[in-house]
Amino acid sequence: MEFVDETRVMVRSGKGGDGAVAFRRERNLPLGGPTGGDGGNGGSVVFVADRNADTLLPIARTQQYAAGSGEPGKGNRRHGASAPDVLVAVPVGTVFHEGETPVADLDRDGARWVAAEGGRGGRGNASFASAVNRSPREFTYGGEGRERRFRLELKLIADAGLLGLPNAGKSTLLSRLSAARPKIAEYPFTTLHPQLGIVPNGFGRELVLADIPGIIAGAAEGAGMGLQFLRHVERCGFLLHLVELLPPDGSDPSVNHAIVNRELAAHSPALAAKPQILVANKTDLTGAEDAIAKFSAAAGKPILGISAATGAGLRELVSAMFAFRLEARNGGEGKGAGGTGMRP
Ligand SMILES: Nc1nc2c(ncn2[C@@H]2O[C@H](COP(=O)(O)OP(=O)(O)OP(=O)(O)O)[C@@H](O)[C@H]2O)c(=O)[nH]1
Ligand SMILES: [Mg+2]
Repeated sequence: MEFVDETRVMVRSGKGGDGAVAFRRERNLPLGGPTGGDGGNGGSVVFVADRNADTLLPIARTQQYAAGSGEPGKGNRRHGASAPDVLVAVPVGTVFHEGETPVADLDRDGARWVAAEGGRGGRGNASFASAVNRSPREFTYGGEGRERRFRLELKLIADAGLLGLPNAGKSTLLSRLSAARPKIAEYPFTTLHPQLGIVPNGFGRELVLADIPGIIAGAAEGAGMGLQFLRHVERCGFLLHLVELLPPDGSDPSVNHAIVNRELAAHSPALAAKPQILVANKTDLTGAEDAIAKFSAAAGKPILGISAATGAGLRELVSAMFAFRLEARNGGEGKGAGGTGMRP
């Protein structure tokens, strides 16, 4: 399915029905009591976060949502029918901007936001009757509907985000740790859109991990896939920085690690300040032992080595991730477990 994480939408709520002016007709009373009913309310356009929705594609296709108008009031004190609200499902994590201003953030399942409230129904003349005014001719018009335009941006909500150069093995790792089945291939930029996976710790707890496209040098200036997908890790408590131990191009893992952090910092200081778990992948390859020793020496600390292919080191990685989440939730610095954590 096509993944859309940004789109525009126009919404229009319905006008309220006008109040009615009517009088009871009786043979011996030229002007009977007032019987004009109220108008019905116009329908509202309401966005609802739904965890089963995972793309803004349906909204990008539809582009506008309009609710109907309320019916006018009638005689015999009959009120006009209100128009139903139009409910639009969006993925959890959808942020609405009106012009430059963020106006709503549907960040949990079931969250609702009335984007355009329907006009209220007008009052019929029956509602103006009083002891001093037994035959009012007053009524009010129904309120106008509203038209608003928004830009929607999807910011996935994950506990942890995967970070790394293309081909580091991010998607392979996600597929190992969760039931997610991202595309995996031996060429860069296999991952073209973010994907979430749920990682169980084996003791009944889970965390959400986001796989995003790889980042390359110059990404902040738009090279490769650029950095637009980083918005999906903006809300993560921490990042999992995956580094390939023996890149086929012969590049140095510690240099590659620095490249990604530099792009991150150029894009967003807030993201760059998030705690990271540094992980070296592909320990199954010959020469990996030497490579990880060099990498650790350059980083000045032990580095957790894993093989997403064979599963080596994944148990340690998962416990480090759960420890990090705890730290992140407690607002800590994310020291992590087993000395594997570091700040970028
Ligand atoms: N030997 C070995 N190969 C691995 C390991 N993990 C991943 N690979 C291979 O590395 C290649 C890239 O893996 P992906 O998971 O697609 O890498 P990615 O980081 O998601 O790449 P992009 O989506 O392009 O950014 C694939 O050919 C994988 O089979 C590992 O632990 N050992
Ligand atoms: Mg990938």
